[in-house]
Amino acid sequence: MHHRFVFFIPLLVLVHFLVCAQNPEPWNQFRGPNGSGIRKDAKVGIPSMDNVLWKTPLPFGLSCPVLSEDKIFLTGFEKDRLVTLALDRKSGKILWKKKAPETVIEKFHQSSSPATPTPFVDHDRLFVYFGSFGLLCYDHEGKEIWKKRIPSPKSLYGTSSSPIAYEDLLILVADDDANLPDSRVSRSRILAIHKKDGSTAWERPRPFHRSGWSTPTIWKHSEGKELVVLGNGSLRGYSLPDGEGKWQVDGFSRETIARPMVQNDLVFASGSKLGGSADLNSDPAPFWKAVISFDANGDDRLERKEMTGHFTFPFRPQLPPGHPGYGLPLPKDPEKRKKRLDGMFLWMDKNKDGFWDKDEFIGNLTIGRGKPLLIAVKPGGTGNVTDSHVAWEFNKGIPEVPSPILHEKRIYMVSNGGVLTCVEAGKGAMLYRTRLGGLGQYVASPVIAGSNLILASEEGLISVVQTGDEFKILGQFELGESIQVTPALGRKTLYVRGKQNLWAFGPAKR
Ligand SMILES: [Ca+2]
Ligand SMILES: [Ca+2]
Repeated sequence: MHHRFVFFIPLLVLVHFLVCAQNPEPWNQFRGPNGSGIRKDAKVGIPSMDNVLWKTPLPFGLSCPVLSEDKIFLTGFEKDRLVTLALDRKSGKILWKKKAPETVIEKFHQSSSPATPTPFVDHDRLFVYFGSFGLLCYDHEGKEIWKKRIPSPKSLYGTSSSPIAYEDLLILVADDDANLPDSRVSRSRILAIHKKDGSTAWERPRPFHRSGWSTPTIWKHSEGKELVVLGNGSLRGYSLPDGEGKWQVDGFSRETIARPMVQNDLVFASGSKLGGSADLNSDPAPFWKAVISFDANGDDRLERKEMTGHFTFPFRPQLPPGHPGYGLPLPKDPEKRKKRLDGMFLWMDKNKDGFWDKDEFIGNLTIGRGKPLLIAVKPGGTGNVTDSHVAWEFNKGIPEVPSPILHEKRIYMVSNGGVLTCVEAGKGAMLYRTRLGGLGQYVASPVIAGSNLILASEEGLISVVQTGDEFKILGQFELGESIQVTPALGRKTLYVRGKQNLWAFGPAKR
């Protein structure tokens, strides 16, 4: 017995080592390995209808697919229930579907869903977070291992921050608009949970942060290991594994969504202006163009009675009117809606002549609040390091929702309207800025397969760009359905979650 025992252990270790060596970077969480968005060994070509391996209809949801050796895991919202699904990577067949316990569904924005956080998968377990319920742990066959209710954070749009792992801890940022009992500070916090049984290892309060949507990142640098959390207003570093607060950098707007990125001795974080503007000085012309498209009588001025249909004050004029992100949300009740539009009209008709004209509109337009920001932070700081440890900052083309991607000392960012900006990561100098051709909003974060940058627009345009100092487009493909979810990369397969289906694209057929 002893001999067999001794013999088997090294064999298992060896098999495990070989499996790991073949798959050094599993796509195990939101944006893949440590949130990088990169799979170096992936070869997936340009997607087209000719290399669709399969497509599978899915319940609605915005969580990203994560991968094990042979399965894909994601979540959805179906018949008022939160569900977790596993699919077979080869066939796309749904292998199992588990409902989360019944719960009160959190409030969520029309452009979001209650199944937005992405699961985390390790070699034998799957960890799923729903803001409406809390955490669930399954094995890969769908057997529930443990569950943990967590009070639903109060959030402007619904929760989206995804759980990540550090060694045997699961880490969840639960930033929250609700206050602690009898307090004026927020109950926002970081939770560290033991992966094995769901018990709490530690909690770290974030009393001065309100709801946020960013997923944190682990930063291993020359001076240690930290958890980097982007919340509204500031970026903070916490030591690992104990979660003690170490440093912060201020300057971000109220709404932060993108996941920070790391490269050795720099961490990068980004946030657009509140309202989504990508640049310090936005061009007011598209805002006026959006408004004057409602000019029914063609006199180049807008009257109150021309504010019909989908009219509202535009925030993101590059989107079609009626899109949930297009402008100021208006009440559904006709009376309240009329009052709101009356007030809006009077407020902008500064000279009270009964018209909005171009000069008046542009002269009084304030586009967004705060500043669009991409920063690089150096390690080693404590306390507020805004003035001491920021290596550089950049203020153009900052995406509202998609995370930037860092690849071989270049950062690529795609903002609404299909503007692709490439920045050199060492000094923060712009290499290029161009239009991809696709219009509309960008929500999905870019990924990189090998050296190919893959970008997906909400309208369903997938663009493949050669990474490098100069812009070079390799191909484009219209999926035919909306994409808001960051794709996942297998070694030879690109997985794209559209609004209705999960698609698997294989290598180009000859
Ligand atoms: Ca008019
Ligand atoms: Ca006027």
